[in-house]
Amino acid sequence: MQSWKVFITLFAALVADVDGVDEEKICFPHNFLFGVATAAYQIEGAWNVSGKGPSIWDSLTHDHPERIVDRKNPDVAADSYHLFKKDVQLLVKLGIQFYRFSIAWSRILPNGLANNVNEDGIRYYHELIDELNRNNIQPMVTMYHWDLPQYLQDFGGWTNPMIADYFVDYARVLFQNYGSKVGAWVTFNEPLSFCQEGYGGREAPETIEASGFADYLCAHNVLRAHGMVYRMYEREFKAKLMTSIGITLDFSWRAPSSLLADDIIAAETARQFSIGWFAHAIFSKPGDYPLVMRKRIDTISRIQGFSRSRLPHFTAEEIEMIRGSADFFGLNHYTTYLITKSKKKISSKPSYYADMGGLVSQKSSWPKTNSTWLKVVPWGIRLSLNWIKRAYNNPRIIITENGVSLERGLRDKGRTNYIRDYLKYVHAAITKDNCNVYGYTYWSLMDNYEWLRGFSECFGLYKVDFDSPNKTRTPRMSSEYYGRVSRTKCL
Ligand code: PNW
Repeated sequence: MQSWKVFITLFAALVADVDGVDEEKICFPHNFLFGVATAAYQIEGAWNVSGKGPSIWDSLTHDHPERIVDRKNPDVAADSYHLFKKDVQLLVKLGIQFYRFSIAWSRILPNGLANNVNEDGIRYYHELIDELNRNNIQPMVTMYHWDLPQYLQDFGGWTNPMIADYFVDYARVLFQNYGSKVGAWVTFNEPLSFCQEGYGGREAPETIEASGFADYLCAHNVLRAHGMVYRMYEREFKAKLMTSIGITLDFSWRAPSSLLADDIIAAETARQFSIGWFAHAIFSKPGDYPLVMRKRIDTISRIQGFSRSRLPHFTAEEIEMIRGSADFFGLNHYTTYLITKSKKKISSKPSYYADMGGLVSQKSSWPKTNSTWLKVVPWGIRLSLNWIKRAYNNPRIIITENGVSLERGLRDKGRTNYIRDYLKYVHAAITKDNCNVYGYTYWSLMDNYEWLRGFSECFGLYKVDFDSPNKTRTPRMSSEYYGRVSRTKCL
């Protein structure tokens, strides 16, 4: 059978067969882990206390409030820098097994470079990690969740090849200080998002807008940096520390918009250009970029009159270094997109989307949320997990984010249903498809600063009153539901 026919058969089967199991009790394995996630910039506040240096997000929100939907900045945010002990109690109340949070690079190293370590930053994360461990909640720590020290952006940010070395220096400081008490590290959160939005577009502070160029340079250096951190860990720490290192990649499912072979192929190409762009180098057998990216970008670059491809090349040593450089696959999944083969002629202007060759849309009938990009499509998570299983030989996967922006109020039926419906499909992926998924993380513990959308969107299990002096946290109905799931492991 042709591969696209196999795909259709599989696709229909995976989407259909979860409905109808409503009546049975759905339980996850006893050792399945439930957690919640946050990120430093979105909750900490304390943007300039005790030696913290400015990040690119501090600069953007201060210098260009007009680019933020509600014109607000998170200088104080949920004030987790001061209220972290209360937050750990929220985690205890939820009964979850782990907490995924991120470290602000410029709180540890004010200008990003390791010659100047900020003692207050070191102290703060020690106290947070100790508080978690005292309460039996495993810390899962993201090294980079988008808040680049401004100083490093001033000379190229992620397009500067030297940044990989600076990132290794930063990671070394983290391992030296926290290595013995952190069980899992995530090097990067969603490089697809920050490379594409920051270097290919203007939806992030870098605002480089060199799509089809700077986004590829960013990704290239992120992959090098990730691999270099993993190898540095092996050389310098592995003998003395018991920890695991992975990366978090965002993968919205890409479904073909029709059953035409053209659209089915375009959707697969779109997957290779999104998840494959990062995962292929780390998780596939041969390593390096996906073949279809190499071919399309090389060809289009030539047509555009470039003497070399806009997609950089790894050296043979780099391919080896990056290949296999992760102990787990962190997956962020929220929604699904439709892909239609683009009929547009190639122009002379470099563009990631033209290289990819697909038009992206969503079905208008899919339930809306308070985020324009996020439609509720629960079956997409099962297809994504199955795709990763097949492409990368069934790696250990932990879902590092899944969540929804909906009700601001406390009786959040919509959010509760979203969690239950997505978890049903995760459960099917594990029990029926043998996907190797060992944990799930809800985004987010509490309402927070949603980047360019400011405080206008709420993802939290806890509502935060940002106008109150003590940033009051109040549990939503969904927190009771999720707490029960994480304690009983049953939906
Ligand atoms: C994540 N998509 O980004 C981030 O890791 C979080 O910091 C953020 O708060 C959260 O999602 C909610 O927005 C994403 O287009 C951005 O599918 C875009 C997508 C997914 C995740």
